[in-house]
Amino acid sequence: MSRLIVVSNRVSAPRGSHSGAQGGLAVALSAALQEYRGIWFGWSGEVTDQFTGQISFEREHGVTTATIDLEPQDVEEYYDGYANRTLWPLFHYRVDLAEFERGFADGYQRVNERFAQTLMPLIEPDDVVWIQDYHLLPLGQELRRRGARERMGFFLHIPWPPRRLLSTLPVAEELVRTLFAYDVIGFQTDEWLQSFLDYVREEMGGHIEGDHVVLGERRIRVMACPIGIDAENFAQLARSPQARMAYRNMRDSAVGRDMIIGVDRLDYSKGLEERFLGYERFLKEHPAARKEVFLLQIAPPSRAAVESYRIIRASLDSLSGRVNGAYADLDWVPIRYVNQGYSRDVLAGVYRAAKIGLVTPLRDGMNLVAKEYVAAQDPEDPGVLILSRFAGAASQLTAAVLVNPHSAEEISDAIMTALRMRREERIERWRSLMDNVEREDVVWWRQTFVSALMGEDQALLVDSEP
Ligand code: ADQ
Repeated sequence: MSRLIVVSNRVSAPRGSHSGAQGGLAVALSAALQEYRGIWFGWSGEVTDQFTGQISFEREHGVTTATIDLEPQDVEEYYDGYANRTLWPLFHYRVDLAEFERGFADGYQRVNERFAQTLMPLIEPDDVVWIQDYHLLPLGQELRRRGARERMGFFLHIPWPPRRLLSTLPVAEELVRTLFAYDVIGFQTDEWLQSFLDYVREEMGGHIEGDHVVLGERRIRVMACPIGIDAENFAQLARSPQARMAYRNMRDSAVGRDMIIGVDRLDYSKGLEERFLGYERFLKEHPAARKEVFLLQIAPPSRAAVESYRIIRASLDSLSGRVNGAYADLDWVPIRYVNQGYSRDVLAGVYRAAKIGLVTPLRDGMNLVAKEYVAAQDPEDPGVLILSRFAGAASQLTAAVLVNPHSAEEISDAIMTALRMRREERIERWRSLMDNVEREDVVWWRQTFVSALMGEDQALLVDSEP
């Protein structure tokens, strides 16, 4: 079997350690890496005065990690800059927040070159290289320039924006062209894949041949391959002693009221303001149902160096304060708003205690919280998932109560529908959701992608060798 080299911006501690801020990607990859020989390469998260290219190796929980430190200017231009102030907002349809600075683009290119230069000596013939996400779009091309001939795949965890939006990015075409260094490119949903194809066809003159796309000399495989969670493990976690304790604590503190749960990184793409406004609308429209519920929103801050994240944080502080000020009573607070991370077992217990999972991103590549909420439910008495139509997960989780997150009315109506939903319907919907969460889990995701990358699902890569 070929060795698998996974590359991502950050390398997180493998599963077993509980970092509250651990993102969806980290959770999914640490599960995937435990089964493959090979290494996980990326930035350590540490900053040194000057870039040295020195690699630190560690082996823990069956995963070998190889990390490098970056220098302050790298972090500023590549990570806080191009990745999180240019690409992230633009790919989440927020051109209004995207900052186009040449310095960011230069730093992004420099760090991708640094990744390539340090990773190159670690790659052995027959290895398969799998690069993750928007931080590293041009890495494949940089590795090819340095002579890498191995199979290389790229998976994008976030949405791919519509063609006309992407066109607002200076040198968009050059960036997209770099993707043709890969053998396989994966997207979370068919919608993002179609947007990519649309760009390549309309702006670059490429053409589609079945599940391949051809541009000049290059013919590469493209696929929609939605990421999942470690469903079985998460369902077990929800029954662990820590989860049970969290469940009991939540139930006790709810004193008979139904809990609505939201769990998100504090990010403007997650639709948190819209969620609070939708919930406020519910409180206003349904005075009789008011004290039957409360909303627990868990949102640990992220990317605090970026101004738009400070703004959204302040806005949520004021919005939650306003709603609580207007509606709270001596024995009831409508929104419990918590800015910290929790371990996965506690989170699983909290999900299980919630009558409603409220997941309302304005755009989301996938959204793993929706899947975790489903996996944590009690099969005999499951809660109801309310899910944004604009989360990638909505293409699979069609038995959720789907909403337009921009509409406070729809969110309010959906909360009422969920609260009043009879047990038989809750069970029926949950079974359908759980069926998908279990079937298309994280193991399925990586097997689907990796077997396409290794050419095992068809003899596909013969004519796309560089
Ligand atoms: P994220 O934007 O980070 O991931 P998401 O998919 O929801 O979003 O994953 C969040 C993960 O962090 C979940 O596993 C969740 O449990 C965990 N988490 C969030 N808040 C937490 C808290 N307070 N305490 C503990 N854990 C917390 C990106 C894309 C998504 C895509 C994933 C994976 O933006 O669309 O689903 O990658 O591809």
